[in-house]
Amino acid sequence: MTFATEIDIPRELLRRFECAESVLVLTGAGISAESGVPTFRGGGNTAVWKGMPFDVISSASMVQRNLAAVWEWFDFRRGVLQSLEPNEGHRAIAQWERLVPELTLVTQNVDGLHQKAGSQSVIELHGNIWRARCTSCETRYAITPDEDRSDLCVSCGYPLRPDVVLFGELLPAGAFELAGERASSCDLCFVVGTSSLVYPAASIPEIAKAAGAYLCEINPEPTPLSHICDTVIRGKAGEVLPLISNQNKLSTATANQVNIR
Ligand code: BV8
Repeated sequence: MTFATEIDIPRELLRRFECAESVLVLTGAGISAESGVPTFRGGGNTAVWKGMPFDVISSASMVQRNLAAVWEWFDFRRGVLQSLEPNEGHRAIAQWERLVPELTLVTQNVDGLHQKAGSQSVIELHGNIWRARCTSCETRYAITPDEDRSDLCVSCGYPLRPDVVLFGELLPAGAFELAGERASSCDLCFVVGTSSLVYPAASIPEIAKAAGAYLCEINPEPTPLSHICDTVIRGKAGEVLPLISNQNKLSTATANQVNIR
C-alpha cells in the first residue's frame, strides 16, 4: 500500500488509470464538501437535526412516525443545496466519462451534484433529494427549486415522501445489483469522500477488491476500508481528482512527445 500526501499521485495509479478499460468510482458526502454541502460524519462529529442524529430523522420509522418532520429536514437541505454548485471533483469525474472506455459512477449522495457537473450515467444508491415518491402507488415527482413541492399524490391522493433511501429501507431495485456487477469486473476502483460505514454501499469496494481490482481511497481521513486499498491519497476530492486526469493527460502527452522524437 502506498500513501500519497502533498497530493503527489503515485505513478502506478496514473499508469493503471491510463490503461484501465473499466473504472468504478464510489462517492460519498465528502465529494460534495468542497461545494459547501455539510457531511454527515467526519471531524469526529455526526450531523444532528433538531436534536436528532441524522440517522434517526433519516429513517424508515420516522416516515411512519412523523412524515412532516422528515419533509422539514429534507426541505431544509434542499434549501441549502439549491445555491450550491458542483466542484472540481465532480467535474473531473464527469470528464472521465470521456477518458475511460467504461466508467461506472456509483454515489451514496442524494444531492444531484454529479448530474449538475455533467455526469451522464449515475447509479444513485440512496435516491435523490430532488424527487418525491408516493407512499402508496410509488409515483415519482420531480421537485424544482422554483416551485413549492406538493404533499399529495396526483394519481391516488396519498401523501408523498422524499424519494430517498432512509436507514432501514431497501435500496432502489437493481441499483446495488448493477453497482455490484460493475464492481466485480472493473480494473480500477476509486473510493472517494465516504466514511465507508454505511452498508450495503460500503461493500462495493470490497467486491471490487475481491475480484482483483486496484483500489484507491481519496479521503483526508482514514476509514475502515483504508487497509484494503492499494493506494490511499489523504487529500480533498476537489484537489486530487483533477490531478489524476491532468497528470494522466500530461504523461500521455509526454509519452507521445517521446514517440515523436
Ligand atoms: C439496507 C440517504 C437492507 C438519507 C443514506 C449491513 C448490511 C446491510 C445493512 C446494514 C448493515 N449493517 C447495518 C445496516 C443498516 C444500515 C447501515 O449501514 N447502518 C450503518 C450506519 C451501520 N443500512 C441501511 O439501512 C441501508 N438499507 O441495508 O437495506 C435492509 C432493509 C431493512 C432491514 C434490513 C436490511 C440503507 C442505508 C441508506 C441510508 N441513507 N442517505 C439522507 O441523505 O439523509 S446514508 C447516508 O450516509 C448518506 O447517504 C451518506 O452518503 C451515507 C454514507 O455517509 P458518507 O457518504 O460516507 O458521508 P460521511 O459524512 O459519513 O463521510 C464523509 C467522508 O468524507 C468522511 O470520511 C470525510 O473524511 C470525507 N471528506 C470530507 N471532506 C472531504 C472528504 N473526502 C474527500 N474530499 C473532501 N473534501
